[in-house]
Amino acid sequence: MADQDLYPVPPEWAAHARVDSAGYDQMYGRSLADPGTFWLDQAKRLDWIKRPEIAGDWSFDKSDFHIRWFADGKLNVSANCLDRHLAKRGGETALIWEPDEPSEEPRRFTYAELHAEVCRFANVLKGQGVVKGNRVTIYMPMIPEAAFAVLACARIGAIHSVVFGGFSPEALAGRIEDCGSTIVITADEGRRGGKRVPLKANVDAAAAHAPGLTTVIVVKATGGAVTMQAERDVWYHEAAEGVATTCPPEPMGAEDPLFILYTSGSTGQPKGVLHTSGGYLLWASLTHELTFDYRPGDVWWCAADIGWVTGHTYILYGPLANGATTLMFEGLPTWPDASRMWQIVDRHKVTTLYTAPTALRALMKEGDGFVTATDRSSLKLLGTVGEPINPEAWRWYHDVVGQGRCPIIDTWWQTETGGAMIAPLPGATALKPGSATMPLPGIDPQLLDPEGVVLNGAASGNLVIARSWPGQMRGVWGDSDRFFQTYFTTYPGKYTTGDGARRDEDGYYWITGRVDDVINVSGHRMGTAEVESALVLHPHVAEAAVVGMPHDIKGQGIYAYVTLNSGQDPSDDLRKELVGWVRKEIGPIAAPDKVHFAPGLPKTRSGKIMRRILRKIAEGDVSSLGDTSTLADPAVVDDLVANRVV
Ligand code: 6R9
Repeated sequence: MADQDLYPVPPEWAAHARVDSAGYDQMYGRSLADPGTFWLDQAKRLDWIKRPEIAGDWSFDKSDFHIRWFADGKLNVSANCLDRHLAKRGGETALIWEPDEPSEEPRRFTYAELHAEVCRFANVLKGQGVVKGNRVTIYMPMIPEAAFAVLACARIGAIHSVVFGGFSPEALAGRIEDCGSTIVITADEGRRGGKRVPLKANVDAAAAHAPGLTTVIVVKATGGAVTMQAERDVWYHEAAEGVATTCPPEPMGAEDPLFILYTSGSTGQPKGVLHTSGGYLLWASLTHELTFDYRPGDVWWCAADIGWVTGHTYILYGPLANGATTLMFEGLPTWPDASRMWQIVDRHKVTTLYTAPTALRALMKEGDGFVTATDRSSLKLLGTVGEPINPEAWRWYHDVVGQGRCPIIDTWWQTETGGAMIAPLPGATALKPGSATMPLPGIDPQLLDPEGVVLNGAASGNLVIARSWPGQMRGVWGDSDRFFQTYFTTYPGKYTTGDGARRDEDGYYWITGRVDDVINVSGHRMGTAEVESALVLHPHVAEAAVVGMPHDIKGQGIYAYVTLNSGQDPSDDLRKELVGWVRKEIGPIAAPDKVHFAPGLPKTRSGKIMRRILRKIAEGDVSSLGDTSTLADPAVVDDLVANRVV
């Protein structure tokens, strides 16, 4: 690694950060050498109703598979995020809400106010018959009520399942049905970039495929017209009228479920990733404090959507558990123009910004002027998440956005991991653009070759985690077997991440991307299987194969090979129709960028589609297609190459 690619820890960070280089070494060493003591000590950062005496209790082996953390402890997650701050900082700002429309006033909630709003929402849910263990689906825009709803569930022990507001009615219905929730919380409409999203109408459409749905709570956000169905639909503001603003937090076991979040895998439909209460909150809180060197007085902005795990952990649970001021933004980084994010930074004096490489690339493309026209002197730290960050975007973030002052914290993690896993600590870790750097305390990453042999020193391989950590997911909702099958069978005894990585001679990790059939579009996970299933639902489609392709802004785009039923002719209209079809079935993020009408797909003699070849063609890398002699019909490949969609 060339020297100019190393950004040493700035002296003021080394001197003043919570953890310096020696501190990291010591903490990391202790976490692996004596995990029991280390984690029980860390558990003190939470308020327990009953303090745990056991830390991790787990086995990744088939015969005795189980994962439990702090299992004898009792706590309430919302009380940790709200009540315990009241005495000390009840009057300080907990939540700042920045509206889509920049001319509108932001809304601010102190800890005392947020506590009251959450309690009120919790009482409304109780009034609708929601009790501990029930699943509540939340399909909301980025408005404060979304935060109230999430924390209200945590308060009464209901399990929330937040569904991204950009998902279609079909996708929403599948998620409602899968977790058996009878109640959906939504809003009349959402707003993003000046456009309206018909959330309530989408819930109405979803209800047709979700027979178990009996109650819809509707928050009035825009005042747009909606049809209310008398027996089923309830206006939140009506139900909340006169409702008490105190509500006792439900005592929860540390291993009681906190939430389900659906995410894409390499096979089948999205799976409901289950997180529990104690370990998850501990991990959210610890990683937020360590990786971003959180200090009282910071204004923290995680620019994710609460429909993704990043929004769960780093808009809500982590920062609120730490008593931080967290900013929630309703809109888009590029609207009304590409200076919006930096204007928000200035308006609220944001100290720490956490966003995704795809947003940075989109903004970088618009030129530096949108950035340099703003002040940004409040910023002290910048973070990124969601996909590998290309060094060019990293440097732009560092040099232009951060004026060379702010360390870049590239955090590698997954829905399944609950919080950041591999990331620099600003006072401890010299940075290399494009590397997520080093494992956080308690995290034991390994690189394996395809046979499962552990690779030492500088190497590239499959990234696995060799021991459990508190924030680890605990199961796939409704399918206990799928959890073990998906994550613990490829390399027995280890958690398989599905990512590939390289470790350099300094021990730095460089995530190279997914090694499975998951593609990462603008930091959002899409299973190729999901897009394929949506395509083949179309009456003219016989078969489909979907792969990722490089995309300047999105990181990866979606390239779909489609074989039509005989008698159907390819046309541009049909191509448009298929793209629209996938948007409708799953949502806009799943819309293919390219549709390649293919008379045949390359298959092995046993009928397996050779995705390796399809990937190469989509990437335009046709000179090295490898061995095609095992194909049932090698001529198919020539036809695909000749008709590649560019
Ligand atoms: C938090 C989140 C997880 C997948 C993960 C990996 C990719 C996330 C990354 C990164 C390189 C980073 N990923 N952060 N790759 N560097 N800093 O994104 O969760 O939506 O479940 O996606 O995203 O491929 O496996 P999730």
